[in-house]
Amino acid sequence: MNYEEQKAKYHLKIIVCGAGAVGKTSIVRRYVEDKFEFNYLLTVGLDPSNRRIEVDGIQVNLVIFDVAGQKRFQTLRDVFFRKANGALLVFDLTRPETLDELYEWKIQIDNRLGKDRIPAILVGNKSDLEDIQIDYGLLEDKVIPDFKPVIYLETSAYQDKNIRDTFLILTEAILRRQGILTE
Ligand SMILES: Nc1nc2c(ncn2[C@@H]2O[C@H](COP(=O)(O)OP(=O)(O)OP(=O)(O)O)[C@@H](O)[C@H]2O)c(=O)[nH]1
Ligand SMILES: [Mg+2]
Repeated sequence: MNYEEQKAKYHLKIIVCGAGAVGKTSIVRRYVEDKFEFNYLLTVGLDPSNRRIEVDGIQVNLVIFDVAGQKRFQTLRDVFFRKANGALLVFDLTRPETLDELYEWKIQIDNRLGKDRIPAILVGNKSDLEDIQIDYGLLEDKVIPDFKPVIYLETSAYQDKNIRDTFLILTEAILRRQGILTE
């Protein structure tokens, strides 16, 4: 932990969930390093990174846990979920099956941390692509009521769209739920 991170009063663990290749690593890399990579380099294990954020004058250190989405790498999930404070539930707007796969992640979060216990943001990523395949009726009538996210956001790690807002809104929701932020 460096000096800047030590100065932060709160340390929050954010977990980034979702199927393989939906863009979890790309979202985190855009947010933490402001970089984007077109080549798919799948994540194998767990990959935590840090970023400082200020909310209403409160200094927060986000510890962001990126994890392998491909099912063959499920072994590290216990460490991944442990003591998480908030989650990004990411799917790929061009692959509706990745939205179905989020139900499995939601069940794992609920089992390990308690039902609807931590705030989550539902993230439809790759909004820059043209072949968006999402059934918005289903999203509104079923998926959002099932997941009860703080908000649904469409992001593009490539175009840097809604990436900072996603982390900001999630951090605010966590601080509010913990009674640190009021109003
Ligand atoms: N066009 C576009 N491509 C994206 C975007 N985000 C990610 N990608 C691409 O999608 C592919 C997968 O991205 P990753 O970030 O590696 O996906 P991941 O969810 O971390 O995948 P796993 O580590 O296997 O779970 C890569 O080729 C990225 O360049 C985006 O916003 N727009
Ligand atoms: Mg990855």
